[in-house]
Amino acid sequence: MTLTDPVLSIIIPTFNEAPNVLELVRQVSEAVDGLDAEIVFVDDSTDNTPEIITAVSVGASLPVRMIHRDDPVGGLSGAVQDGIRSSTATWCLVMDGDLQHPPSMVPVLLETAQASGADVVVASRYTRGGASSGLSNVVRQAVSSVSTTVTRAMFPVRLADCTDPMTGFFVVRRDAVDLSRLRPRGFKILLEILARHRLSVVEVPFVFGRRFAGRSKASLTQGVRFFAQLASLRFGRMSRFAVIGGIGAAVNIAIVAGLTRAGVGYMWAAIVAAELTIVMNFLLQERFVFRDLRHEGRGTWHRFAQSFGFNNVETAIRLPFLALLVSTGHLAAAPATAVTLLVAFVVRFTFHARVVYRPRASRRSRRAQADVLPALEERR
Ligand SMILES: Nc1nc2c(ncn2[C@@H]2O[C@H](COP(=O)(O)OP(=O)(O)OP(=O)(O)O)[C@@H](O)[C@H]2O)c(=O)[nH]1
Ligand SMILES: [Mg+2]
Repeated sequence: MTLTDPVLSIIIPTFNEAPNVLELVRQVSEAVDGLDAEIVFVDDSTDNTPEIITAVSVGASLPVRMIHRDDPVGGLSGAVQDGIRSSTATWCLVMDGDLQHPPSMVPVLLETAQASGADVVVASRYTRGGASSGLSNVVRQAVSSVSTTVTRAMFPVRLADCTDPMTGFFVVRRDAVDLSRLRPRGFKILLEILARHRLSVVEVPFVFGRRFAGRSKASLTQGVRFFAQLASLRFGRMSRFAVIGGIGAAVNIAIVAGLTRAGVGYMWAAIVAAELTIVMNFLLQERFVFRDLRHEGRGTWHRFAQSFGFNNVETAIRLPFLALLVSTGHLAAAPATAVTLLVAFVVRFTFHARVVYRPRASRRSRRAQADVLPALEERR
């Protein structure tokens, strides 16, 4: 730390928040008056938010920096990560740019951090005295509290002291975070930080307010990303693959139900559902399971052909095999289905990881090995 390093960097990720910037900077400046703090906007906007930030920063009573990203890697979480990376302060505080996080809480979070010696102080909606009433509707409130419960159950140790791992309002000791460990995606950077480090956490309650202006960026895609994040934090690639398989199975059943209700014969419904879900699974897989390996493998159509072909062959083998297991009386229908699905899952994952998305490096090393082997043989 040098004399010029601030004590606190207030990191604010923004995506098209132009109408909120002036009021936000005004309220934050007022709240941190007398503290050695700076504001860091990490902006991925496609509107005039950056111009507004630049204009507002001129008249602000505290330093306001902006990192504008033309390539918004990792979305909101990536923005926060870049903000933390750019900071030289002792503490990094993260808050939304729409005033749902009351700026008056900023000094409370900092003081709690300094007084408690904790690595992270979380502003929680779910600890006594907090509230999530600013979430736009009852469904979102329910989704938020159910997913919080499930998440805490999955990380019983690391989230023992955190009732609100999905909040975007917290302060963290900058030195306590190893940025290289984070794989930011989507909305939940605090979860990423807490799940990948062993940190001491203290909470303070807060009431999640309503948006001051502008539009929400929360979406179904964010929801799907969240499940992918959970899965990869806990079990890695294979479980993301399993989650997508599970989603595919649910969609498959829904399509069959819908088509048969509309009068389509069962076999046709089953075939249409199977083909559609194979395509859907491929697309989800590309995005959420093998994203990092897409460029390693062959072209998209090649991968699609391999995946599509494999899944069709697999279904064509599995169903008669299932019928055989049941009809020859070895197994009852339910356990037989479970066994074939489990085997199919492992085989499918292995095929995709080892063939469709096989990294070039390992192919290269295989080839190199193939070149060397005959020479070694000759020497014997
Ligand atoms: N830099 C950056 N910021 C983002 C991105 N997506 C969202 N944000 C910002 O992250 C903060 C939280 O996003 P919101 O859309 O308010 O999400 P939310 O608070 O869950 O949803 P609402 O309750 O409807 O406001 C806001 O400041 C957004 O501008 C992104 O891709 N990049
Ligand atoms: Mg918001």
